[in-house]
Amino acid sequence: MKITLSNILCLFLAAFSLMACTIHLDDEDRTVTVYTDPSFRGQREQRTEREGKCANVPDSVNDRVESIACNGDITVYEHEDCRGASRRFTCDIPNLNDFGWADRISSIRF
Ligand SMILES: [Ca+2]
Ligand SMILES: [Ca+2]
Repeated sequence: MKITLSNILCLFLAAFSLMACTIHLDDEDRTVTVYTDPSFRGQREQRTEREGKCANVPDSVNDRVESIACNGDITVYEHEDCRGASRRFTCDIPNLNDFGWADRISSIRF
């Protein structure tokens, strides 16, 4: 291969996008804390998962969540295994009563 400026530029760009890709992978974890009362009060449960993963809320807080602290966006579901009615939220969510979602959530897509 003849080394030209465009070859060098291409290699540089490839290395850079690989690096950006690796950094992005590290950013994909979402930590979600659910609370059984508004304004991040009451009983709490915390869980960290890869973005896109569906997780059921623990039995102890099933259908009892009223506020959620999280990073990024999450989708909440009425039933377990990310089934039933759903809604996408931008974090944090201080009061699910405002959206008709209090005491209803059974699973979350991170
Ligand atoms: Ca409550
Ligand atoms: Ca439910």
